[in-house]
Amino acid sequence: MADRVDHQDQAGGAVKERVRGKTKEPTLYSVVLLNDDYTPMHFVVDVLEAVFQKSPAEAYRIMMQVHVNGRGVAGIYPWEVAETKVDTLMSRAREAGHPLQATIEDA
Ligand code: TYC
Repeated sequence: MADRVDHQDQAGGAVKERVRGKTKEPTLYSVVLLNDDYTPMHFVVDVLEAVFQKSPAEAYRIMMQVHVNGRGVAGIYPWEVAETKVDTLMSRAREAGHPLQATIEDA
């Protein structure tokens, strides 16, 4: 029964070799907030808390970073998550009449 032994070896090998090393990490992207002269500070802090799940202290820190340096990273995510966060942020800003802008960059 040599056939049967060969078959078992091949099938076993195909399954066994992939216990580790097959998972692929997603490529990550930064959502970058841009400064402007009109969006109220409290609105930016609110959005960082609500959309990017930041604590009040972290949201304030990021908002001030953007206010002082012109830009700051709100979060790092896989592409589709980053895109959804930017869409949500832009919708909220436009609805409230603020010019707040965000971009997506390679992390
Ligand atoms: N510069 C704004 C102000 O003085 C505050 C602000 C912070 C706006 C961060 C946008 O991404 C921003 N009201």
